[in-house]
Amino acid sequence: FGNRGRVFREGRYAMFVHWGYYSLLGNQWNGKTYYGIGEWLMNSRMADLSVEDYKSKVGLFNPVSFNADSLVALAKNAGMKYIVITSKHHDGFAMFRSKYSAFNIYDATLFKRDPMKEMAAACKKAGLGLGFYYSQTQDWTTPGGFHGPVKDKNGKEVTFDMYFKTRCLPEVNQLTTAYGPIALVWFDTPANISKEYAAQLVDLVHKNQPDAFVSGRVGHGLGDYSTLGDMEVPKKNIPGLWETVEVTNDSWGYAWYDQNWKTPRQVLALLLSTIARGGNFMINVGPKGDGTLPTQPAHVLRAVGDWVKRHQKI
Ligand code: JFZ
Repeated sequence: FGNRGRVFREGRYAMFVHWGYYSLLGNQWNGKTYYGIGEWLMNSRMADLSVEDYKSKVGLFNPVSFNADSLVALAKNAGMKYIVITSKHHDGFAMFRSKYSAFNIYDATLFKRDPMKEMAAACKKAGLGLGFYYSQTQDWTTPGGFHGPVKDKNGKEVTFDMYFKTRCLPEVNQLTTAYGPIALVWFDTPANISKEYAAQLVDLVHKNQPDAFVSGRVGHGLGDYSTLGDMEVPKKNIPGLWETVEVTNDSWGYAWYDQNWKTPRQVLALLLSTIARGGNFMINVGPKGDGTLPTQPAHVLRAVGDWVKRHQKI
């Protein structure tokens, strides 16, 4: 491997952060609550919002209390070695100052900050690795994205190829050139993306960031490691490089009612069984619409961290 994937290979324990405009909504739309994973709120299985409807409240998203240093400090105190945060989820909203879509946190809100820049600076300062989650196929608000509009605002048909060339690839290029050294890019839900597109993403990340890993969900077995089914802790040892992704409660993105927090003891058991079977363990937190984290998961992760840090010294 050389240095490629060193953060992943040596880190083993990570924080996953699902944070976006959906975090402001918290699984509620016009007073009605929808139950499911928060980042899927606009989907037809949940509130079933049109692109126009969904975008209509984005101006209210202004997470002024977001503090990258405190999120990174929590991960560090939890004994974690890297953080993977959503730079763009399936809703197509960019949590960075995208040069390729105005539907981003800098240009579409009053916030006027780039949280991915702040995360990069905070991780560098703390000595933690940073990875970007990027939804490469599903983009529900960008014409041409999977399950997105099939026509642009002028009524012209847009293909996945156009979406891929004008949005996906340029944004992945931006994320892997303008934010310093990145530990990995976490692509997701490959669906039936063709091998040629998946290979372009892998090549781009490796060209711009020779030390970065690409997640298995880029598709076609082209990733540097595999991710088991969500929230799956295996019953036996598995060879190769793999990870389990888990949640501190039930939803990835913030859902106002979701108080089903795992106890420190439960999280520690999941961590230890995953690590013991040869995998990496990445557990999610979902900051709220104001940018702060609910207090319970912070408490849980710190409690687990007390144990982890004691035993890391051995
Ligand atoms: C995906 C996303 O759709 C979801 O919103 C979240 O980001 C999660 C981490 O990843 O959901 C999946 C993807 C793959 C499986 C399950 C849920 N799987 O392979 O079992």
